[in-house]
This record gives sequence, structure tokens and C-alpha cells, in this order.
Amino acid sequence: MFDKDFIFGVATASFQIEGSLDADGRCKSIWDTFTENKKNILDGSDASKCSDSYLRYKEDVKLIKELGVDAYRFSIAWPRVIDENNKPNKKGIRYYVNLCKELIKKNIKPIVTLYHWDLPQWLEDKGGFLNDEISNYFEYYVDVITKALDGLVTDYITINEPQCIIYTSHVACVFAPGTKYSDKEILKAVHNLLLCHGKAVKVIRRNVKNSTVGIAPCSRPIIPFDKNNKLLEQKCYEKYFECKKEGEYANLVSIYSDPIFLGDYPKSYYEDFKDILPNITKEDLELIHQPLDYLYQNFYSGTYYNFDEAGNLKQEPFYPGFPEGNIDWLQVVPEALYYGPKFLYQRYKTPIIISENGFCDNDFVSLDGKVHDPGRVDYLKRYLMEFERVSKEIEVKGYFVWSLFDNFEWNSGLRKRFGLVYVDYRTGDRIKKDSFKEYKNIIKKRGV
Ligand code: GBH
Repeated sequence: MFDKDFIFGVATASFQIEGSLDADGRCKSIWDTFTENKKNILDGSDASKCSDSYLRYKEDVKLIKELGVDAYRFSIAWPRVIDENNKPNKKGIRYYVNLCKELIKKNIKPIVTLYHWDLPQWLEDKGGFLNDEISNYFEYYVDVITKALDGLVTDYITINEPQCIIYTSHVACVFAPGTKYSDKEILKAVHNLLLCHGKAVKVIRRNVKNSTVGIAPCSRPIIPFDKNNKLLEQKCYEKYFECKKEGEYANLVSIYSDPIFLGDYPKSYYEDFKDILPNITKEDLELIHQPLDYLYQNFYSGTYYNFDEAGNLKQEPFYPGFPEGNIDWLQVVPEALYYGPKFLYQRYKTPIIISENGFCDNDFVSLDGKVHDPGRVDYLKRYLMEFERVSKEIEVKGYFVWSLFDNFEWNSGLRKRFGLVYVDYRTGDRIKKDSFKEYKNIIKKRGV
């Protein structure tokens, strides 16, 4: 059982659920542009409807209420709130005000993500995260929306998964805008992104009384294959926080979380990149390193490591037929919710909230008219049991399932389903899956 002030929640993101992409003066985001090229999306689909949440938000809130969660994590679409002339868009803002009022009326705490990847296209046209002005634009947007939500929202997450914003979009190039960055550009973009975070924190603290603020990176924890080997655990910890040029440094933890929570980039960063460092000032580092209430983290899977015969750390491969979801990176590794939070807390000493955890499957409507998803039910229980185990050892404050709805799964389009609620994309209609009922039960018992 979790403590009684532990927060159970469910999460979504604007572009993945809202639809109505042309409504009320919303301007284009980089994901609108990216989906226009059908080759970028697994099934050639787009996000023009999804669960139709821009129009059906009152129904959404009823579902959330029925689920029994304490909090709803959703994101705000920058392109709805700010127009192409960088002026507030009243109609777009009103949607989020209405949504928050509806949640509060039903006693559900709104947790707002300020940036979940839908960068206005007109800002990408000005250079996106390579433009040194980007953090000023972000600061302005955050000022507008926090003032508009004054009295309604106290809990903010500045940025969702900086790793995807830089690595997946500009190194792997499979997310919007999909343009390749050089190492030098990556470092500059990372720094600008961290400045966006820092400036946002300042604005939130100034505008919002009793605020709580955090950021939500993602990571794939390094799991010791032998649980009783303390030296192996220590080596896994070190690998998890590694930052070196020949690694996937922009997809890992420390290049973002060290400056934010420890006040500086890792030592190896300055060594490995000494010829291509961006301009980093003392003031920048102070701005980036402001106290945060929570370290949110999105966890889905993990990777096992062991010692080889020479005593070096090596990845332990997944055996053929290893349990997995219906998306290639989602092996079922429940210990991710034990070692991930443990390692993060050990290094950053900040209370942990799991801001996303969930399962992808090929769900469909059965003959009985229901949607049965035993894989997701089992996944949630296994992961929550591990999280409960670590909650006895470190400070954990909450857990959010990804996702309330089946939704637009970025480059996988509508083909990959993560919801507790099934969506018929022809109509936007919804059917509660078995996992919805199971999670509801878990929340009632405050544990698995
Ligand atoms: C999260 O990303 C997102 O926050 C959320 O919006 C999303 O719907 C959800 O999880 C489910 O995916 O193509 O080889 O570069 C999860 C982390 C990061 C995992 C990007 C897949 C791409 C691997 N994802 N990663 S690759």
C-alpha cells in the first residue's frame, strides 16, 4: 500500500488527443507539418481527430472521475495559446481554462505539462531550439498561460522528455521536425532547452502561489541482472548516468538532469566536447539549477546488465520470446520501477513521481463488445509492485498511467494503442478496457 497522500493519476498530451487542429485560431505545430508527409508515420495517419478531446473534454473529465484518480496530467498546446504574431490567442486559452474548471469541479487535480513536443511551426522556421531566442519565446508563453490559469493550477511540469526533443527528433530523426543536428548543434540545442526550463521555473514561481514545479525526462534504467551483487548494482548506476561522446549522450539522463539538479554538466561532458562547447555562463547554470519540488520521470522498459568473464559490464540480451508490448522498445521489465527511481533519488535527492508508465498492445473490440487487454492489466500490476517496493526505501509521491486514451502515437500514428480507454478513430467514441477497471480497483485499494 502507498501512503495516503500518494497521488494516483493518468496522463495524456495535447497533440495526441485533441484533434480539431484548425479550431479557434490554433496555428500549425511541427507535428502538423511532419504528419503531412505520410511516409513519416507508420500507418500514414494524422492527429486531426484522435479521441476528439478538444470537443469532448467534458466527457473526458467524466471518465477521469469514474477512474477515481487524484490527478490528471495533460499538456498545453503552445500553438493554441500563442498566435503567429507571438500574441495570446484568447479562444485557445479558454479551452484550457474550461478544462481545468471542469476538473476542479470534480475534485481532480490538474497537473500541467507546458511543453509536450508541439512546437509552433513558425518558431521552428526561426531555427527552433538552435535559435538563442527560443527560451525568451518560451518564457513569454509560460507567462501568458500561467497567468490565465491563475487560481486553477498549481502543479507544473516544464518539459516532457528532453531526450526526445533532441535525440529522437534531431539524431535518430524519427520525430518532428526530423532534421539532423551535428554534435555541436546538439549541445547548443540542449543548452537552449535547459534555459527554456530555467526561465519557465522562474515565471511559475513568480506567477503561481504555492506552486510545485518539476520536469519529466524519460529514461531506460540499467538493471543489475544479479540482484544480490552490490558491485554490479554500483556499475549499473554509473552506466545509467554516463555521458560520453561515443554514447547516445543526448538520449540519456545526465546531460539534462545533472545541470538541473546538481548545477553543472558532468565532468566528462567538458572533456569529451571541449572543442565544440556552447557558450555556458555561470548565470545560465544558476538559472537552470533552481530548486524543484519533484523529479518526474517517464519509465516504460529497462535493460539488464551483467559482468562478463573479464569482469566488464555487458548487456544481458533479452532471450527470444521475452515478454514485450506491441512496439519494438517495450520489453516488460518491471524492475525499471525499482532501480530507476532508486538510482535517480540516490543521485538527485529529489522526490520522485512516475509521470508515465504504460503498455502498448493491439487492442480491438471483442465479440462481446468489450475490449480485453490482459497484457496491460498484468504489466500495470507487475510494475506497480516494484514501485511499491522502492517506495519503502526512498521518497516517491505519485504514479501516472500512460495513457487515458488510445491516441496518436507520434511516428507510429494511430496503429499503436496505449489507452485504458479504447478509441474508435472513425468517430472518436470510447470504450473502457479491462485495464480501466483494474486500475480503478488498484486506486481504491491504494496498491496492487
Ligand atoms: C513517451 O515516450 C511520450 O511522452 C508519450 O507522448 C508517448 O505517447 C509514450 O511515451 C508512448 O510512447 O525510434 O528508436 O528513436 C516514450 C519514450 C522515446 C520511446 C522515443 C521510444 C523512440 C525510439 N519513447 N523512443 S527510436
